[in-house]
Amino acid sequence: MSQLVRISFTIEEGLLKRFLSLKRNKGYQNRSEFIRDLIRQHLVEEEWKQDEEAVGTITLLYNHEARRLSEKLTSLQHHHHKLVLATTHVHLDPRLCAEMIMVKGKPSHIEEMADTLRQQKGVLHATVSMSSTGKKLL
Ligand code: NI
Repeated sequence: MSQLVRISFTIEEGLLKRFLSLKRNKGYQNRSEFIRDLIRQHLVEEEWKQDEEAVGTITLLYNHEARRLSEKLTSLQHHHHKLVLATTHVHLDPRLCAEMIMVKGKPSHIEEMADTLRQQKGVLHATVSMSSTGKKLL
């Protein structure tokens, strides 16, 4: 880890109160650690937006009784096989399925794949969560 430096800054009282309350709710003991994590989080968001490599998960909720849907979703994942690391399927109830697709690649490609999956008839919900591969955070 690189050397720690001390900085000071000014902040509106109201904003500080909200910040401290958030810190408490998140269970942070240390103010500096909370600020460092917030900064890292922003850096991560900026990094993957700049079209570098990202890792993420696409979560799909769908009705497997929809005609040929499972087949289509599998075939789309094969089409994007270079992005897909692994897939976990959960049978939520007699009809509903959740599928978590772990991906690694360009953020724009991950978004593209998620958009295509989301548009399939019978897919009820699709979310994408992405993170940096962390190379710039060390
Ligand atoms: Ni299922």
